[in-house]
Order: sequence, then structure tokens, then C-alpha cells
Amino acid sequence: MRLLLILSAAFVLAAVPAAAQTWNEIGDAGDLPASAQLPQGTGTFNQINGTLLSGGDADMYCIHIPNPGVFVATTCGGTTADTQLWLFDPTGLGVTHDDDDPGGCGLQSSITGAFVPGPGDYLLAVSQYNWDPYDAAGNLIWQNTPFNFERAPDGPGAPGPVASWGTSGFATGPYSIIMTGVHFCPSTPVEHATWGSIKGLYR
Ligand SMILES: [Ca+2]
Ligand SMILES: [Ca+2]
Ligand SMILES: [Ca+2]
Repeated sequence: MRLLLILSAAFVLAAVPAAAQTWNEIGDAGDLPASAQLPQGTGTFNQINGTLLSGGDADMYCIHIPNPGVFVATTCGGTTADTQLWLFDPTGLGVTHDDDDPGGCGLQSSITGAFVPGPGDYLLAVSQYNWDPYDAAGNLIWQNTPFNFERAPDGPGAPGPVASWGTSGFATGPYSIIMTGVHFCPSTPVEHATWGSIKGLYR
């Protein structure tokens, strides 16, 4: 009986790594392509867990979208914080954004593949309201309103890549981003040459 228990425990422990398709933020994820975290794993990628820090925080992660038609990322049910979700291409150009869920879950956020141009590696960012991405000239890449519509970049900074974030952040605390139609990025994402600092963590 005792041996059986030990064997059972060993089996459970062995099964955990294979079942875990979650990434837990390490330290504070960066907010720009050069400092984004590169989650480590293979195959389906279901969830990111992290924390929004006080004073203004955005956390950016690499995700792979194999089929934009089924892509969804949401913080509905994943936090009580007033979040914003953002998707950028690997160079930092804006793809899509939502502040408050169009489906009405509340102040949490949901984005889909509606504006994703094709399969590939993308940068998914979460921030608190109202911590927003700016281009190099200090222009908003997305307008603040309407709050509850998913939108492609529609601000004066829409043509340029994200260069900074601002200017006031309110909500803080833990979050989970629940994802559908997402895989882990490869260890060397396509069109991206600045992952070295993150990869270095795992050597
Ligand atoms: Ca951060
Ligand atoms: Ca929100
Ligand atoms: Ca905003």
C-alpha cells in the first residue's frame, strides 16, 4: 500500500510538467519588444499569470497565433483589476486592443483574431487602465475611447511602433490572461533578434 502511494505520488509529480500550459511572470515582464518575456514551452499555451504593479505597469509576452480565426485572449474571470489588453507584431506595431470587454463581463478585456493579419508570432501585453502605449513622438497609438470595442490602432501614433507607456495607472494586483488558439513561441521567434536577455534566464 505504501509503495502504491509513493508510486501514485511520483506519477502525479511526473504528470504536472506535461499538463502545465501556463506561464507565470518572472519578476516584472518588460513592456517593449526588447524586454518582453519569452514564455518557455511547447504546443498549446492556455494561460499567463502575473501582477500589475502600482504606479503604471504593462507586461508584454510573446505568443504564437497559428490560426487567427480562433484566437481569443481575455482577462474576464482572470482578475478583478480594470485591465487593458494589447496585441503588437514582433516589431512593436499595434495590431488590436480592448479596454472593457465588448461582451459585457465588466472592466476586464478581450481581444480576438479579427484584426490579426495572419499566423505568426505576436506580442501580447496587459496593462491597467489607463496605462497606454505611445509611439516615439509621444502620440497615443490607440485612442482611449470607445472603451468597450475591440479596435485596430486608431490614435495619432498608429503608424509607429510602441516606444513608451503612460501616463497614469490605477488598478493593481494579480491577473490571469486566458487564451484560446495560442501556442508557445518558438525559442527563437521569427523576425525578432532581441530575445537574448530573456533566453539567458533559462540557460
Ligand atoms: Ca511590466
Ligand atoms: Ca478595462
Ligand atoms: Ca486607454
